[in-house]
Amino acid sequence: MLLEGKKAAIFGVANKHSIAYGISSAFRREGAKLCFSYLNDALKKRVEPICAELGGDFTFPCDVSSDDDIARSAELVREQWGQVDVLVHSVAFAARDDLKGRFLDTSREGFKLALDISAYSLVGLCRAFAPLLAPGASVICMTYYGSQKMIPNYNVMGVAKAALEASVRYLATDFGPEGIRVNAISAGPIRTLASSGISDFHQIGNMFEQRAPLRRLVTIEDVGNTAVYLASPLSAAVTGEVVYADNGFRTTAL
Ligand code: NAD
Ligand code: 0WE
Repeated sequence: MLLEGKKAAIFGVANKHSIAYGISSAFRREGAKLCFSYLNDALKKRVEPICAELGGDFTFPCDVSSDDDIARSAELVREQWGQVDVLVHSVAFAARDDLKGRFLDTSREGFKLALDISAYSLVGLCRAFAPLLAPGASVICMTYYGSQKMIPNYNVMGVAKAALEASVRYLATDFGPEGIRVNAISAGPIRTLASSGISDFHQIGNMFEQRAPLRRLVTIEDVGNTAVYLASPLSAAVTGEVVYADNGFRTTAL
């Protein structure tokens, strides 16, 4: 087992389709101890049974748009565990209306919201958890290729993911002297709660399956296994990186 006894705090499980669920079950298979945040009371009812199923230690509320919630989360995890070996950030949000039409029409408020929840939250979480992060700890977040190339309708989320990926490089530099690593996984399109609302998602999926060298969609199990690598000492020399779990899609032009 690659993560025996490691303590992993997971932000971003909504249900069993969540990428964070795929990561959590792969971590569990490799012997990690788990705890889970949930956004609100509606999601608490979903996350608690998932925590039980995966043998997790505890759950706690955290809306990452609140500095107080982030501070309380770090305090609670410190009381329960003392230290954390792996921090998983699998959170993103933009207003639905900003994921269609022209990027040009993004409002100041819409831009702020997407960047706050999808990018700044990684910085806020890292700062709050910094005193708890064990030497050799690994921070992992989730990104998408829409940060690098225009993908129709991804719009302000593409800008937020570009900010997230740049944040990974700066955070990796800040934490490096303590032996703490920070990386992003860039996953291919997966049907989850966050992508189910996207009207042309099946078109994106079909295009992806045709063009990706491996000719299939990415699964949450694929992402979970990539996260195990980034959480484990197998990736001891890897930090500030964006690791593509995309069946090779990014490497092809057509
Ligand atoms: P998901 O809906 O299962 O997960 C998104 C999570 O974000 C949910 O658990 C939700 O509760 C949480 N969240 C939203 N606003 C929050 C807030 N203010 N505070 C705390 N939590 C909040 O969808 P997913 O597809 O598993 O998304 C997880 C991550 O993976 C996101 O960063 C997403 O951008 C990224 N990603 C998704 C895909 C895809 O195709 N599904 C591809 C690449 C990257
Ligand atoms: O990062 C994402 C999705 C993030 C997301 C999804 C929603 C839907 C519901 C953020 N905010 C919201 N807000 C909502 O109200 N992905 C990588 C999945 C995704 O989203 C797309 C995609 C893909 C792929 C949007 C347009 C085009 C492609």
